[in-house]
Amino acid sequence: MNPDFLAWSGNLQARIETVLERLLPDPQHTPQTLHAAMRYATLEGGKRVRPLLAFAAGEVVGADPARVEIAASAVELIHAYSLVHDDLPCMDNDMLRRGKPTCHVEYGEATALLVGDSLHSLAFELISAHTLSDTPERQLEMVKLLALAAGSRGMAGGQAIDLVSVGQTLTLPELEFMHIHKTGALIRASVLLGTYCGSALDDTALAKLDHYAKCVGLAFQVVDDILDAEAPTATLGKTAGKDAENNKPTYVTLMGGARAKAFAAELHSDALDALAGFDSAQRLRELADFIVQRQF
Ligand code: GRG
Repeated sequence: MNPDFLAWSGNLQARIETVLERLLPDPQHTPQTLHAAMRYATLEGGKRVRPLLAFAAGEVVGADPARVEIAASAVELIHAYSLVHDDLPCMDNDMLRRGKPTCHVEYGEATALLVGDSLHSLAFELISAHTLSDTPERQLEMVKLLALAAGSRGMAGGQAIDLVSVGQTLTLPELEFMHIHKTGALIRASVLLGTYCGSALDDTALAKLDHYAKCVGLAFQVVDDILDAEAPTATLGKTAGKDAENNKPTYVTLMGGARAKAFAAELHSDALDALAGFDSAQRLRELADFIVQRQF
């Protein structure tokens, strides 16, 4: 990756860490264990891809970064909640996340369940309690967007399909439907929320950014399937080979590794095409590159 992008993303990762640190409840406050566990699940970990997408989309519309950092934090909290719940024994039953023991291993299942619930609520508190857009109507759109992306017609719905797909052979359209919801919905929301923090785009421009977001959201998952099959646990910071172990349909099982890589490249190219004509979309372009080239 180019050094300028690495500096930009490094600065924003540090900024998001500081903001989350400030916004998460103080672990000295009752209930201390729950607050400590919320911080454990959210801080010091992860690539922060969703916040970076929100900042990059914000740059396209000249958004105030002080607004974007709140929207970006809300998305990251939803993401952190989903990882905590996904790792529970009733779902993926995983022991390692972001290079450390999963939340339920460290704090117990009941606390991990409440961590997810509380991170979810905190996300909606943030996105409704701070002024993030130019009009209350646009801000209400943001709340609705995040709710749809997280719920049964978005991420949670995709997860439900994922759970019943274990041991099944899915068609490619069925696999795509699952992933567009499970992973893609929140990635799409990250981009759109970033744009809502700035000046309003016309429908055509918004549709182009939406298309970019859909392409990188699906590409992210295709690459995730490839990494799960090919990368070692130490690099991933989570248990590698879980998809095969759990008998889950993936792009690699359906297409084979080589075709899955070609599909990721195709989505990458579509994402870049969608940005043609945007002057300030360099960071979105670089993030598309990062999403398909990442090794973890
Ligand atoms: C429990 C409602 C509910 C949803 C869970 C996101 C998810 C749905 C499950 C996570 C399982 C998984 C491996 C999904 C594939 C893609 C994905 C979201 C990977 C993790 O995201 P990264 O790579 O993680 O952005 P970091 O740790 O970098 O933030």
